[in-house]
Amino acid sequence: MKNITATILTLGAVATLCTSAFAHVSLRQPQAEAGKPYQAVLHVAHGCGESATTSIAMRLPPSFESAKPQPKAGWTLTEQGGTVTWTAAGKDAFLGAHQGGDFVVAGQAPAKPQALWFKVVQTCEQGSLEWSELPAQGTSTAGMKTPAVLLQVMAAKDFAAAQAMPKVEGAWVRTAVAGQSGTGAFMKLTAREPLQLVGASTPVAGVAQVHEMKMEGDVMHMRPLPKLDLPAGQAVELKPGGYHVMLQDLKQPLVAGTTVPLTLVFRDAKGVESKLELSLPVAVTAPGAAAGMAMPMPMDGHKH
Ligand SMILES: [Cu+2]
Repeated sequence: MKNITATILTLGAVATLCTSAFAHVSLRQPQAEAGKPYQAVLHVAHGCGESATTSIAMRLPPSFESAKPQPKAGWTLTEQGGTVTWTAAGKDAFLGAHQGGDFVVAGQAPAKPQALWFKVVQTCEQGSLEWSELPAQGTSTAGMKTPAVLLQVMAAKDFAAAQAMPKVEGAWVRTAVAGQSGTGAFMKLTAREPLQLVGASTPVAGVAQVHEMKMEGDVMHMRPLPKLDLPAGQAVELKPGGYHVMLQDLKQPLVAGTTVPLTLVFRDAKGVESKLELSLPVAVTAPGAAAGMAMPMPMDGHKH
C-alpha cells in the first residue's frame, strides 16, 4: 500500500454541492436493442445552477420510430416538427434547482445499430441550458459541458452482453491537486447476475485497484481486494470510507467539472471476464444520488 493520506477518502458530512458539472440530463436506460420497443426516460438531474426547471424540449432523432411522448402530471405537452416540449403548467410543477425529474417518450429503436443523439433544451426560471454538443467522431462526450444525450442502439448480441453488466449509478472521482499521488473513484453497482469486480484501469493513474476500508479499533485501514462480490440484484456501494477504486500514481491533477475514463473488469460465475468502460465526473464531493453520469460504452465484447 502506498502512502495515501486517509483524509483523501475521509467520509465528510459535507453538503452535496450542486455544481454545473452535474447539472446534466441523461437517459435512465442509455442502451436499446435494435428494432425493439424502447422507452426513452430522460432524467433531468437538476436545474440551471440555482434556478428551477420550467420546461424541457427534446429533439427526437428521425430514426427513433413511432415516438409517443408521454404526458407528465402538471406539465403541458406539445409537439412541433420533431421536437417534444413539456412545460410546467404552474409554479407548483417547476423542478427545483436541486430536484430531478423524468420525461418519457415511448417508441421503437431503429433496426440498424447506431448512436442516436437527443438534443435537449432545458429552460429555467433564469437562463437555459442547451444539451446539444456532439463529438466530432465516436460517442465519447468526455470533457463536454453540455453534451447531447446518447442512446446506443445495439445488435441483439451486444445488447444482451451489455445488459449482463452491472448497473452503475452515482459514479464519480474525487478531485486531486497537482502533486497528489492518489484519489478514489466511487459508485453504486447493481449486478443483474452474480458478478465479481476483479480489476480496474484508467489512463490518468499508474495503478487502479479495488480497495476496502475498515475501522480496526481506532485506526482506519485500507487494503486491496482481489475481488469484490456483486450479488444479483443487490446494490454494492463504493463510497468514501468504504469500498472504493483507488487511483494511485496519478499522472495529472483531476479537476472538478472534467471527466475521467475508467475501465472496470468483471468476472461472471463461469469465470468469463468482461470490461465496462465508464466516463466519471470529477468532483469534490458525491453528486446527488440521482446524478449518476456513468455511461456504459459499447461493449468490447467478452474477453476470454
Ligand atoms: Cu484505497
